[in-house]
Amino acid sequence: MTVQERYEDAKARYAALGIDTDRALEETAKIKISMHCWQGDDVVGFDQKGPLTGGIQTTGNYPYRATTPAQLMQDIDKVLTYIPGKHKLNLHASYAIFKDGEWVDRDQLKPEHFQAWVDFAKKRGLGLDFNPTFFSHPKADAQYGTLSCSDENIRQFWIRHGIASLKISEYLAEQTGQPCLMNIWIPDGCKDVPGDRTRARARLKDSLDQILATPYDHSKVYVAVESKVFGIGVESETVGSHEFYMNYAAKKGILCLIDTGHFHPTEVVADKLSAMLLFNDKLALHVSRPVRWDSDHVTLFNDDLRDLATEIVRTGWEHYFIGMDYFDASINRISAWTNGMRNMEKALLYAELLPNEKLADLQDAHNFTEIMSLNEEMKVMPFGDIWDYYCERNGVLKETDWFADCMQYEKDVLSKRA
Ligand code: RNT
Ligand code: ZN
Repeated sequence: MTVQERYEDAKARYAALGIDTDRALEETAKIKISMHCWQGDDVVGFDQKGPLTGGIQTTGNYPYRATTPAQLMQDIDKVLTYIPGKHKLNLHASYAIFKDGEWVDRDQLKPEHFQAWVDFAKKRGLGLDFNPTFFSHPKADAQYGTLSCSDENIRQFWIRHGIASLKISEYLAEQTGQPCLMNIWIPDGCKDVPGDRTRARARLKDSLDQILATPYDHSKVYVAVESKVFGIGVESETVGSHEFYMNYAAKKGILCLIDTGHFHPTEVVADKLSAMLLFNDKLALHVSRPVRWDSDHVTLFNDDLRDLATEIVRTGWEHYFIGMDYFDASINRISAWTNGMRNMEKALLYAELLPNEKLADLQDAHNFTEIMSLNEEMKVMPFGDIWDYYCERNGVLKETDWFADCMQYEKDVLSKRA
């Protein structure tokens, strides 16, 4: 059977349940996912020589990490050949590309330092998102603090970095013709019981106020703040906690960013979306896969991801900035990147293929019996046939084919890198 024949067969089976598969394919294709640039080089970046800091960690020693802008771009291009649909690329300030001999510190970064990325994105029709980088820098120490630091020189340095990042984000939006999400995440926290929790939070609030006092085009740049439970070495308190940022964002009219790895392991992140959206028009996401902690494993096509995608689709995907945030250094990075991205896309398509209206009506009718059975029935529908067809019609390799091609790339390109 050809992929097309398998699709026609599956389409009839979904149609019998009142589900229009053609519509699902079209809807899914409209949703943009922001692919993080940092899976390709273990979050190292190009502007500093030091290690990854900030209480986050990549683990593993798989060879062939991209070490230059050219290699990273080459790898991104390879990954994009496996991802159906048109998406965005998510950059960190630490991925600035300097011309020969030039270097500026983070507080002096300018749009021109991202020109190579702009050219890259424009050529491929990609949107761009941006993140100021408040870690992996001599002035960034999680316990000492960045935007919440009591040392005014350090704090002002990072405020200038935030302002510089706003201008860069605006440039990225102008150049690509697509809105840019600028997400602020800082590592600030305490390893042990702090002597005080209030002052650092008050300083963080003031720092954000100073950054946001810079005029920027609100129709082009959406600013988000990302909360967290804890980081490595700062286990006892996180200055930018969920309560801090949820209130801050509400007050200032900016976005909350929910990272699926930044809550207690038994918290159901998917459940948060419908609540948040009743009070916000837009919400940003970092999709990761925490294993016991914020471990940033590659996202899999599992219940958590399907539940998240289902809530995105049911509440209206146009309200979301969906970004990926995982970094595994123990496996081939092209395959890590690809699996995570494809799984997000898969989960969105899966959610579009659910009888969402019917399930909502059953909920209102208190028919919990049928909800359970219908949910279980959906799990054995021929979803794989629809997914393969979706890949084929978007010109990317289907599920059984991309991995061999990826291994060929390792042999032909990655393994030849010095
Ligand atoms: C860290 C946050 C943050 C980073 C990236 C690299 O816990 O999730 O989003 O992972 O900015
Ligand atoms: Zn994140």
